[in-house]
Amino acid sequence: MKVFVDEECSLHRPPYEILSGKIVAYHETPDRLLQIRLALEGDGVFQIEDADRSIDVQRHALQVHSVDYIEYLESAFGLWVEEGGDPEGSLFPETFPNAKITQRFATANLAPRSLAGKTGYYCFDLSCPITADTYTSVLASARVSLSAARELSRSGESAFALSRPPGHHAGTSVAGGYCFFNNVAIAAKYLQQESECSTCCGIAILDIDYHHGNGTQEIFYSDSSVTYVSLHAELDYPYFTGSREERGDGPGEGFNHNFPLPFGTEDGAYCGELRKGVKVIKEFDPAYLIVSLGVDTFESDPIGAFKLTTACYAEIGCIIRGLSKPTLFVLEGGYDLDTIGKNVRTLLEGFITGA
Ligand code: OKS
Ligand code: ZN
Repeated sequence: MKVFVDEECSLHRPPYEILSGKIVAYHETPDRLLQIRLALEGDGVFQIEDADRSIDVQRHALQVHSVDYIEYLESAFGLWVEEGGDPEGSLFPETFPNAKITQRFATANLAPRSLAGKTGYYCFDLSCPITADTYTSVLASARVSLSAARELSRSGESAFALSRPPGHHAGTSVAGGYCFFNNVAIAAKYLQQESECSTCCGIAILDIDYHHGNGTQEIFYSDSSVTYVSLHAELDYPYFTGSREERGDGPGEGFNHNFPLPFGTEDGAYCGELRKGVKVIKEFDPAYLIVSLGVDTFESDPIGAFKLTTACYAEIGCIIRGLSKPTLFVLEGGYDLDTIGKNVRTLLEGFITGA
């Protein structure tokens, strides 16, 4: 299996985040990519390939994200430094347009003119500080996803996008949860455009990260050509999305499927729910399958509260293989550096070999 990489994914390096009221080292680090790459390379099962630097990433990102959001991400840090921000520092949101203050008083022309206002307008939490290198990595991450998607459309072979920052929390015009561009959504739109019949090219997105992919859900919520299936922790981040009742809207009704699971979920229960999600995808019969691959479901993940073991990742890979679709795996979360490489490798090998 080909594994796509881009060294610019490692430039984005925010120093800290706030978890449970404490300033802690940022969990979403370049070391995550390094550990996975070390586990995958060396014995010929996986072929590491550089993403194509000639891909016009912004053009493809515009199929998913609004032009004002993309312009904000590209320009925000420079504007902040012009206003006196620390060139070595991180730009954080100030205020958020919480519906309880906007509904009556700021509904008309909500986009604020000031940079400080925009920081909260284009972000829903404190997990996406913007540093000098952030946008370079955001582009690189989508480039990796697009390069791997192109491999699927050209050869029909499944591929893995080894990219960061991750993407599934990023919506049409909002960052959050370490995500800026929605790499999976950008790949889905690309695959639909590349296929001979773009209107009937169905895509299924299976999100097995510990967290609900609110961004992916939002982007395709009214779209009947993309089915979104997510297994995630109930009552955990991002807290306001991911219920079973969210089933899609308008023409997209019935094409969004959430499987919220309790804290402490173990291998057997997880695989049982995964089989239900896979059945939904089988009935949809997509041209392509895209997997939002997070291993923050592991028992020792510092953020997640599921109890999956390494053996479960082989089983998950086997179950996904059962769909027999050209499959694009895109990295999302997973923060235990000692096990992230082994767990990702085990899942991909389960998919490749069926054992
Ligand atoms: C709190 C951040 C909480 C964790 C963000 C979740 C990132 C992730 N400031 N999403 O899949 O792994
Ligand atoms: Zn996650």
